Amino acid sequence: MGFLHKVMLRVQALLRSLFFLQFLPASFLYAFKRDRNERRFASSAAPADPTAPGKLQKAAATERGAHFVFEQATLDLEFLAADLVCLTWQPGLLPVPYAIARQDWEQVQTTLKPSEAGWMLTSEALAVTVEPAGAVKLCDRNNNLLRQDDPPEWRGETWTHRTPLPQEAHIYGLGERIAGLNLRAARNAQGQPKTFSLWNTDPANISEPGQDPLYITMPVYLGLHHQGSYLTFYENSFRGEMQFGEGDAIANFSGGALRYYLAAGDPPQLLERFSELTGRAPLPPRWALGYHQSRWGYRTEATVRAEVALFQRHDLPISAVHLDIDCQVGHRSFTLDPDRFPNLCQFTHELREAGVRLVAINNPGIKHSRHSNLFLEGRVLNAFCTYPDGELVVAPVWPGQTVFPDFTNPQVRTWWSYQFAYLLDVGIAGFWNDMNEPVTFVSWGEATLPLVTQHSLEGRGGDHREAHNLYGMLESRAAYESLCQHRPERRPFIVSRSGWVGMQRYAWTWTGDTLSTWEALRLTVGTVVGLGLSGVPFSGPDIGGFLGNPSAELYVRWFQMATFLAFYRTHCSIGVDPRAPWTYGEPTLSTIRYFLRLRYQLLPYLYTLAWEAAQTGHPPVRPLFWYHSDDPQLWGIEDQFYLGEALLVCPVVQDGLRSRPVHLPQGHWYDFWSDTCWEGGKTLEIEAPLERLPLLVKAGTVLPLEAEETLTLHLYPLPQGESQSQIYSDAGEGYSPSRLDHFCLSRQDNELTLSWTASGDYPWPYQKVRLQVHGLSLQKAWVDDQEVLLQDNQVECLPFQQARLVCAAQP
Ligand code: NBV
Repeated sequence: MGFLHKVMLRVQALLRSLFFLQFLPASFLYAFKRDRNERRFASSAAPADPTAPGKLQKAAATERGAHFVFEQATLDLEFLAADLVCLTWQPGLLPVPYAIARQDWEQVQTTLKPSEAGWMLTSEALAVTVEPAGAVKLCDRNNNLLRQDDPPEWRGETWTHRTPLPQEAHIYGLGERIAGLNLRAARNAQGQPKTFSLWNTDPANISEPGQDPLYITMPVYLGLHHQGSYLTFYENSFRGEMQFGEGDAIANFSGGALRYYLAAGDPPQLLERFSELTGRAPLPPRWALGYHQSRWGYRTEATVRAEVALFQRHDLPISAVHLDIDCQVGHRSFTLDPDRFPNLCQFTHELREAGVRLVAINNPGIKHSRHSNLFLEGRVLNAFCTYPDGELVVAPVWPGQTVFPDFTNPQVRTWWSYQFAYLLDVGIAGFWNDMNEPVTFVSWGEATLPLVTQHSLEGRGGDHREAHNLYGMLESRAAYESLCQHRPERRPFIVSRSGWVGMQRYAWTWTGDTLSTWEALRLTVGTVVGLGLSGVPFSGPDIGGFLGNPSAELYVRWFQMATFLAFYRTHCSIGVDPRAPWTYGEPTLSTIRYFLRLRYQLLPYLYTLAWEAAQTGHPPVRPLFWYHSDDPQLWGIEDQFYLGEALLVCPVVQDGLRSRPVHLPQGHWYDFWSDTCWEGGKTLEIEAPLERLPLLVKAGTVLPLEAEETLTLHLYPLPQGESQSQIYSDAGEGYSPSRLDHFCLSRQDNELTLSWTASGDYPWPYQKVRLQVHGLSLQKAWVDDQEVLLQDNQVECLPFQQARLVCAAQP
């Protein structure tokens, strides 16, 4: 980071501190009161001795598994599917199943038998051995040892769970992290294995690599080693920690029962199972995959109008503008200042005509004031969080003194969901949930609610120790359900900064308040891929970083990377320079325009990936080991990623770099820019001038690129043989009919055949089809037996059943 950059950040920090000065008295009082109440109400149990389950005394088969009684604990094993088992150690409170989406699992055949090592419970796919002192082993059907757990241990309410790890094991996931993709390689400042916290936190700004925790922490990880791969999900929302050391993984949780799920299979199967258990992201409206422009600092309708006009003037596509808290009245949720947005209804309509949607921000805190209707309504409903003696928890946040809805109460979620109705009526298209870790401004201590805060937890009761990590997800659930109910003809679009396991059912997310640095850009891939492996398929960064002013080169490189991530949004803090594609003039503008247009051309491909994510839980952005998890060379690569199966994206994340090494996985790969075809299984140095990044297309792909009314099918043939591709389409909104077009591309020597079958009721949405051949020179072509004219290695036609393309090898 340059000297000037550092000075600028200091100045910004100073200005921010000055701004925060106004909150000083309230944040002091709140912290004081919080501490007093925590002393008064926190349980005063004496530190307990570590306890182990003791000896196994009884084992009995149950409908889906087995029940084990130990001297001091019980263990329940339940197979939900042949490759998915749930293990519950008690004592301890069972979780409210917020994360769980599926309850009605089909019957699974299991057998319980005594074995040499203890008892063995088997399904068709797995064998779980429970040893006499409580150690547990998981093997696949070929007897590969996937995972072993030592007997758990607890002190008072805190569980500790150790899992010896094979030396080569790599670990991924835990929600949103910036410690590199393989969490096992992460080290703390002392060079020791890093401890990852499970406690959603707003770090205020993300100032260094490895900063932890961030906004979304999730107790789920994927383990990969020579014997195979598995996924572990601890269904426990209490504060916890995880460490993946040289010898073992250690998980601990400060309350609740120790319930965890184990799934076995390769990474795509694991995500399929995990998302079956915890839910899949619904298909978003198609516009959400376009470009979003945002800035903390667009205060008025006139500013937003002018910004959109500049997109039009510069011939740049755009799908949405986000309105931040400065568009509100006194930073209050569900408000948009009528003086500054005087014709909102007409404005949203006008924007819609131009294909642009407005997305409005909301924070969970409600102004503590009798002049606020929301406050009064919430009071009547007892909607706000309280201390154990019933007093409201009041803490400063953006609107001033604020109270916090208890989203763990279903009645409160319903009440919250009504508040969206008028904003939907005036044409707001989507909502953005911020500050929902939840954040409070404090003079000292943790910037969140007191741990003794009371929560309904669906009527069962509990406190913030258990509800904290669930808060953002449940706020998003209320928003999602609101949009389903109040605007049933359209698909919801919600973005949430915080969340927990299952949040993908309701919201997308972004990577938060990063600095405008190369380092932050570099860390983006690991964060987005890690979120995807934790079940959250739709995320992306603030392009250019939140805090600071990126150089033109950094902005361009950020744009290039984000073109291939699901959430494609420029956003930045108040107080930094305006940032939009034209800010840096030429040649930056032309490069960005090129990538923006490429993004829109790629929409049929991206939309198909979004549909696949909704069907299978596979994230669009995938790690390199996704397709070949048995190849250890791929386990550590975090500066390249797949976008779907067809595209291998290699972003440039270093200043001044004009080429970079690219690892090509097995198969054959075409350079997107030059059509050069390489055999995979090796690393190459590939050119990366500022106008482009290395981008490879997998041989065998039919890549659909749309422009206006034409869909061009780009054919990247295999050296020999057959490959399949598909395109999903529908109206892009609502729940009307859809169609699936399936393509089989086969090559025999230099002759290609493309067969096309379609299913579904949605009419084919393009006027023209083009076939563009890559890597071979087209000589003659027949579409459904009619010879057609060739131009520039392309043919133009209408939908067909079979095309035959005779080529010559390109010189
Ligand atoms: O609402 C203002 C910002 C927002 O722009 C940003 O994206 C969020 O991550 N918000 C945080 C609150 C203020 C942070 C200093």
